[in-house]
Amino acid sequence: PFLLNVLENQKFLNGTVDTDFIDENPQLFQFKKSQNRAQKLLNYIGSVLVNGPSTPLATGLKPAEIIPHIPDIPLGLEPPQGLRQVLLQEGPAGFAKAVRQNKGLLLMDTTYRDAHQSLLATRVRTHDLLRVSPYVAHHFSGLFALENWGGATFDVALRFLHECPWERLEYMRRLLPNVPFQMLLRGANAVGYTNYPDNVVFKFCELAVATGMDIFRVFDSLNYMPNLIVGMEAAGKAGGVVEAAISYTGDVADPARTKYDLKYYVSLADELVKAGTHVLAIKDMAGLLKPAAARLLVQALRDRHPHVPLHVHTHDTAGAGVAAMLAAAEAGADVVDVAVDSMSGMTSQPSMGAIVAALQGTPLDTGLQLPHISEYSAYWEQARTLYAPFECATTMKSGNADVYLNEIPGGQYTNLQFQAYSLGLGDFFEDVKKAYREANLLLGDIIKVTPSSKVVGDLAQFMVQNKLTSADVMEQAEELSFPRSVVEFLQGNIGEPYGGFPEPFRSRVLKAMPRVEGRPGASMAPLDLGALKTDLASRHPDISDRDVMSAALYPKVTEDFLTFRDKYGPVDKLDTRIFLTGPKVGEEFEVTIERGKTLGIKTLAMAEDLRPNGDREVFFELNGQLRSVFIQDKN
Ligand code: 3PY
Ligand code: ZN
Repeated sequence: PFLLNVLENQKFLNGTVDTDFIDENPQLFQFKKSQNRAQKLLNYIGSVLVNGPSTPLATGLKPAEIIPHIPDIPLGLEPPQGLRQVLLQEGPAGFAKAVRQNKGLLLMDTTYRDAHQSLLATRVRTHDLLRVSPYVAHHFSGLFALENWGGATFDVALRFLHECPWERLEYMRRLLPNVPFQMLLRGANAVGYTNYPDNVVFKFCELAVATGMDIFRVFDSLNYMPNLIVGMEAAGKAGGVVEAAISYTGDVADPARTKYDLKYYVSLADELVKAGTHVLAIKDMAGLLKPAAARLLVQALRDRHPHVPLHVHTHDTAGAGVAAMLAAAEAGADVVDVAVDSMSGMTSQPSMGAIVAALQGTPLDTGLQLPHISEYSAYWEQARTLYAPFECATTMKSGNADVYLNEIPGGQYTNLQFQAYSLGLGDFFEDVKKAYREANLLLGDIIKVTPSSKVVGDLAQFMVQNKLTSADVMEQAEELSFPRSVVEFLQGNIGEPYGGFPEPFRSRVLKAMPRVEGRPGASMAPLDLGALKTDLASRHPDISDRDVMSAALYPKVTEDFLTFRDKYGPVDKLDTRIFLTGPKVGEEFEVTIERGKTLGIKTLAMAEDLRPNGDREVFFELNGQLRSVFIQDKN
């Protein structure tokens, strides 16, 4: 089915070429874009059938055999206008004003991002997000925003789901014209795990806005102001709403916790407001903000910055999330984060239904309707079962207040538990949690969120695996070969922690190694995006600026993704069970690859015998016609 360019070259066809012709015209042998997406998908399905899942499954559980029921939307009606229209008409400052003037409590729904990042290893696919999006547009037009992009979703989409995060954003935008979108931007780390050159962060935000993003929650994993400023400027210059975040740790209500006290957060907030943030966020990534602390902190910020909308984010790891968000709302927060009921709780956000019900009929009434929440929740209850192989509930059965001791962020908490589970080491998770606390203290009691949380987590695992106490680590600091993330943190690669680097630990570990002074991005040369595009285009057809940006952030992951896409086509259009574990032999299913273009596929059989070259033939019916593909059997 491939068409070579030679077949369209008149000079070549006429035979009026000499032997140098081919050497001088390498484009002749570049494949033209093959339109045969169906064949590519058959190749994908065949390869899953022959060789097993193409994306690693975290547990032995299987995706459920259901197609989630999509709740009805009103026929023939446009979705109601929402705050997005205010943003489009009035700009970020007018939007912020409207949020401040709103009477009830506004909610941000994190179901599309943080909830599944925390509960399902970020594996929720575009396909399942899009199906319920029209319902959200119709019945949740009163949301402050839908958090639907950024954080870990970007690299997981490319790395494990083989789908383009930019396309996800673009498609969600088409279906949700009225609800503002919010993303999580890791400041100078963009959506990565390390600092990037400034031009990458600026261009990233520009493309995000052009693709449909509205609000950027910008944080830095050390609350390092110079890094925060880069993210804020990039988001603001792109035309986005800037929501700078204070990453919260410790306990402001506990006088014994003196490093991160109320004064620390208030002065950080002052700086963020001075730097021009449109909205101010308290980002409680580990769920440490107890109700009393929420009241204190929100009250203090409310008093100092009466015009700035306050937005509070938490995780329900201990089980106190609803109480904390209600306390924050009563103290004057404008917006709090929730996840729809069936995607809430534990390391995710607190339950939307619980908070909506708690405030019904009070001055803070959210205006959302419980029957709609319940239909939306029912969709996710079913959709969630498709992701059984990634389900954190395999290992986590309840909330756990030990998070107040170890301070592990929500997403990382489930990750570490998974790792312990897959290693099959009984007490490993308990040991890692204890070591995490020790590791944090060794590193100077730092703010812990991506990527600084990885530094602490890596050190904790290193201590458990090597059976080292913190006294051992301190004593042997000069000899131990520490995880790379730990060394790089101490070198200053992700910025400077509040209160400075831990000494003498740092000097002992680094010895004569180089150190970065000040903001890491300031000493990085701009990335040549044009050259990167040329390079990518030499290997892949149809390279867009978005692909270039993906490659700037994740070179290897993006190269693999592009190769995969060239080979297997739009696998994001497959139903989730088919994508993850393949169809059963004899099963019939449909794939809509674009509007009005639906393929009917039936898996007929797999050849018993291998061909001499090791290929196995897999037979399908595609729209009633017999097709087969040859798959290299790797077993
Ligand atoms: C992320 O950076 O992905 C986070 O969710 C941090 O809380
Ligand atoms: Zn979070």
